[in-house]
Amino acid sequence: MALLSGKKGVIFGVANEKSIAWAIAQALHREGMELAFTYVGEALESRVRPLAESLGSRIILPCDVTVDAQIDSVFDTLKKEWGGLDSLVHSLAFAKKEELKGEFLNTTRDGFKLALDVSAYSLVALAKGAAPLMEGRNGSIITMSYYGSEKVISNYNVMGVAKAALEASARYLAADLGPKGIRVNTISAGPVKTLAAMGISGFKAILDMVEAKAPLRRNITQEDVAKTALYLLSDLSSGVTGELIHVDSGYSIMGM
Ligand code: IMJ
Repeated sequence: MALLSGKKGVIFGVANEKSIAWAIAQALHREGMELAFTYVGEALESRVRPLAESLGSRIILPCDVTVDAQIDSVFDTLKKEWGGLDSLVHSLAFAKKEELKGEFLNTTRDGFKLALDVSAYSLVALAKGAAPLMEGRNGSIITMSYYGSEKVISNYNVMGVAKAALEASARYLAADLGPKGIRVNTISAGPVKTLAAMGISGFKAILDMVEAKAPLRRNITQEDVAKTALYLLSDLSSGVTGELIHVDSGYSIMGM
């Protein structure tokens, strides 16, 4: 018996077939969930549309999360097409390339604003839009973070601050939405080679470090993350909200 048959979910953050969001989408589809996807810009539309269609999705919508009207339009469409929503996957982030190198000390006001807006506030805005559609259906929302929110990781810089804000936002949203039966949880994924890691200097060294030091002695895959997402978006995690789950081969438990 599939875990998610008859359920509806919307996925924010597929860029290509390597995306964590895409692995999550495939796992949800395998368990019977009907999916909608969003993208930003024409370049990404041409990548997302064929992937979405390969899972039988018909609802593929533009959504720049810095624009309230585009967020409203996504939830208006979902209400019209589905009448409700069970799951939301938030798997997106952005900081200017210049902010992801050198010292955090050099973070600009604009760079800080943009990173926090796209990477953290967007969860608040999307949860606000989704909540009315999730009422009475035990909705579940997940977001993706990284260990750079907890400890200093070279070059992660303003993204680390944005992820700290994202994790705290997920807890406050969990408190607000819990009385409506809506759960909000965060997955802190270990480093994975996706578009979000392209051009990050020293990325290979970070992967090598995880392989050498993490309890499981390997890097995680998108599928590892997708299986935890499946748990958090299904009834298997019915008593879990406001939680941060590390899918990182255990790397973050290690001291010396
Ligand atoms: C990103 C930067 C620096 C170090 C990093 C990362 N490490 C990892 C990432 C060690 C694992 C990837 N990550 C967890 C992210 O959250 C990436 C976010 C990101 C990536 C880019 C690259 C291209 C760009 N802007 C970006 N904004 C956010 O222009």
